[in-house]
Amino acid sequence: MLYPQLNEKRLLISLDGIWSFSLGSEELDELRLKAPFDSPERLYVPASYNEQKADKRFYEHYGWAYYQKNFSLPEMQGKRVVVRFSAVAHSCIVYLNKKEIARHKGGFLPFEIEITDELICGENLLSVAVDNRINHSTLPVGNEVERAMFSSSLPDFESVRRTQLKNRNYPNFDFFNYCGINRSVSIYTTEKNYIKDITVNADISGKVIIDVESSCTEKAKITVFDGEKAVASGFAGEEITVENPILWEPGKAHLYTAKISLESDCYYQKFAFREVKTDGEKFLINGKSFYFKGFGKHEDSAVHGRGIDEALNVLDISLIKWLGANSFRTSHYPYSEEMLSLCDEEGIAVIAEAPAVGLNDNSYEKAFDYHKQVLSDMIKRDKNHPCIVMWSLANEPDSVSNKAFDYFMPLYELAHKCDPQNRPVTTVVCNNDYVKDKVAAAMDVICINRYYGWYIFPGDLDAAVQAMNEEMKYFKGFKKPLMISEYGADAVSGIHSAQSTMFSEEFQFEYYKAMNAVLDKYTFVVGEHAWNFADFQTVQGTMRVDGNKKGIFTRDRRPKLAAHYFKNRWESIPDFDYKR
Ligand code: BDP
Repeated sequence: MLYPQLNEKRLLISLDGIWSFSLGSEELDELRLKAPFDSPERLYVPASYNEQKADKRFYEHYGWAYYQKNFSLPEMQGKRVVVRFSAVAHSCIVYLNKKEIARHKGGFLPFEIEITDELICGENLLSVAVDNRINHSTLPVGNEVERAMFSSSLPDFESVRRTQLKNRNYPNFDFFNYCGINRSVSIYTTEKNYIKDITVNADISGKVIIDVESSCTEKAKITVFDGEKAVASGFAGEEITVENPILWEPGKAHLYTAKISLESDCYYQKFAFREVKTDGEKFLINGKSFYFKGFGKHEDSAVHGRGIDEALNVLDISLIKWLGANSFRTSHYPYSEEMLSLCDEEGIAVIAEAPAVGLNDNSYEKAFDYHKQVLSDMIKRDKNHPCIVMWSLANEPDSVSNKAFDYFMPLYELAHKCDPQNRPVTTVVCNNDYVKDKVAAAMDVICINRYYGWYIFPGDLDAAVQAMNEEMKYFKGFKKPLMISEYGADAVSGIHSAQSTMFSEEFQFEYYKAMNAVLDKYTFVVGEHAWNFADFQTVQGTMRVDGNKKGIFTRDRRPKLAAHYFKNRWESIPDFDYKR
């Protein structure tokens, strides 16, 4: 799906701003989609609704919530008008002028609806009902059985027995279930004949084929620009050659723009010449052996929750560069299109992850069809981004059971089939009994999350080093590239310890130093992604002190001791040929 664009043929109108809002219950109230709210709250879109009010009901909400926006448009004279939602978490129903126009499942990908025939002259009422409930069939996965277990594992006291528990979400994942209209809402226009989709396939010799899907039979004309200079031209579906192309690579971004024109439409599509593949134990970008230095991240910040914050994205990329890092994973869901475009421009390599976190035997059957859909939708949305160098099918599924292999292999094949650039595909796993894992080594790159010294052998770095060594010796046998996609320790900013005890900044620093010494010994280890870039919010519980504190930065992006350690380390590790 194309990102909305303002250009000489297309008009783009933002509906971002203050919307009317109303919290609902577990029952859908259609009336609130059909008539203006009696006494609306006012909330900002795009942003999660949870932290915009000093009111616990918003923070802890379970079930439906309703949004409304009034808008009028100028005379559109025969134009096609489309409303586009960049992300609404987790599922929603959209009404326009009291009539249902769409239903959408999934909180991290865009959807759009043509509304040409639904518009009225004067004020239009756009209403959205959003459901934040998660279960075995949603991605990310919410607990169901475990919820009953949660109640039954409570101590059998009279007071406990008499307590009525409210219904609430039980996420099977470690990040706060921020919901609402998390990304922008816009209206755009096209003529009746318009470009529907664009697929760019460019190789490093300078050859590019741009396929264009449109609503008409006219062949789209293509002009390729390098900055302002036209460097090649041709037609959709035909090979076009750019002489002596400047390649895109991490740290050295170079983008070209293809202007795609129909008589009645045009679209400016950025793309790059670069190649990604694996070869034996190597991960190659443009034929050179790449080493991933970076993080697992989250879209998470105060007030906005999981809502898009482009200023924060700019700062995060700047901090990534300050550290000498070159990459991150969009753990644990597809990030905003704006962030990916920024990474294209800034030369940051991205591992793009489907929103499949928390999968286990209970969810395998129920989530499979939706997982297929969301994976192909993600690749469809993001296929042209040069920054994406690998797809991740899921984070930490239960990958020991026999079901897991049968579940993931079709998804692995689907990802390859959907991707015109055929990038490597991985599934990020974390199995304590790693020899029983059925999925990791079946992927193009083995990605493992490991917490020796934290969850296993807490505080004992000598034991952690031995265990990590053992595991690396085992995975070396597969003769494939492996990266540590997560490793880390909580450090509460400002807690210091001369003995480097757990939760101190010193422990986090010592932990990484010890783990990296192990990783450095193995040439098949092609990268290290620390968990996490910054502290982030999670569900409340005895394991978390105002969220997860494994950040190298605090939630407001202040560096901890480990940030200085990584800066020193990563500035001396080249992006290419580190372990030649
Ligand atoms: C890993 C998960 C990640 C968690 C992390 C942790 O992939 O989402 O936040 O553990 O516990 O297993 O910090």
